[in-house]
Amino acid sequence: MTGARPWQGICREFRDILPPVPDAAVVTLLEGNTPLVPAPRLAARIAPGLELHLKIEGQNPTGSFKDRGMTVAVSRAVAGGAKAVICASTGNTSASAAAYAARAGLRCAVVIPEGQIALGKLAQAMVHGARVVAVRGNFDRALELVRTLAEDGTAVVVNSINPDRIEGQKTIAWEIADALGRVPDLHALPVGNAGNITAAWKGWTERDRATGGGTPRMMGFQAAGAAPIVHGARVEDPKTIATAIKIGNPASWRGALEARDASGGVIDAVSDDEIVAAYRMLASLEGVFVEPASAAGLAGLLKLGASGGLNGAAVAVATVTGHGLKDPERAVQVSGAFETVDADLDALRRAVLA
Ligand code: AN7
Repeated sequence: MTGARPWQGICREFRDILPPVPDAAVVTLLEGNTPLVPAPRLAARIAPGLELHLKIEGQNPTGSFKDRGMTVAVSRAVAGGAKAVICASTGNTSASAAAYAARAGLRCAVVIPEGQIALGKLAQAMVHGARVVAVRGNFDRALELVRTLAEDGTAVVVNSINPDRIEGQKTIAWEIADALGRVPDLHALPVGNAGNITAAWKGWTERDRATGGGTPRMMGFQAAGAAPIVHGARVEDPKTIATAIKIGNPASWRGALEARDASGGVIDAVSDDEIVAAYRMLASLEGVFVEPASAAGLAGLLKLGASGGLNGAAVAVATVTGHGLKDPERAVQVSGAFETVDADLDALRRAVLA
């Protein structure tokens, strides 16, 4: 592709639909423009005749969709003269905040639930030089503390309660529609703090108002042990192996309900076993390695497909939110053993052909 204009990142590519960012303040790692990859083998497992595409957000610079919103939030923090940013996080927000803060020359503090974030994400926050503080409590408590701590204005909160995060993340709707040449019938994604489903729905509705084309039904899926929106009640002690979405009191709860109801969609729960099954199918049938939480959207489509709950949808897009290497321990754990042999040709032949 000679002569193609180089991609300039979310703030510059989507300037027309984002809050103002002076060019000199833009902090970018050229995030966005992630691939939309057809997934025919997985589609066949969901429903006969379904066309399915994966929006692979793990290919953003820090390996998750958070970069889309973080570039806007950190750039606007810089424009406003901030010296520091802070977030509570199940891991990906902290990885993204740490990287963009490093690039901006801002101090960054990340507050994580002790022992509950995947190793790759912790490594990212540490290597980018963030002040990492683990609290003896869950994500919901960590976010509550961060909100209160930041009330005095010493640091800008870059969780998705910061509207600039939502603005940046809404851009996924334009990228999907452009790559697909149409608006999908369904847009499936995992739901944790519910910022992403809120942002995607904002994108779809704004795009529809500007250019037409309609909106998809939003299909959000929570982990069964962390499904406050599905049950209509806070979960005090959320439980799931999908640590990214182990959240019991989502900050954007109302946005998620609005997305569900206005789009004619659903927010449903999937069990950890269903999440792991979808995670393994993505890797083994499609060659796409995501972290467990990212497979919740597909787990949900598989579940609804099996019960006839997709109402004859023809085209589905699933956002797969984070890279598989974020949580290598889980991949090893669910994949069984490998063999070790003597450094000997016969032994190797036996093992390879077994
Ligand atoms: C891979 O990093 O909440 O519903 O603090 O990392 O917008 O919260 C991460 C969430 C899905 C859910 N997939 O998105 C955090 C954090 C992955 C994630 C979600 C997250 P939201």
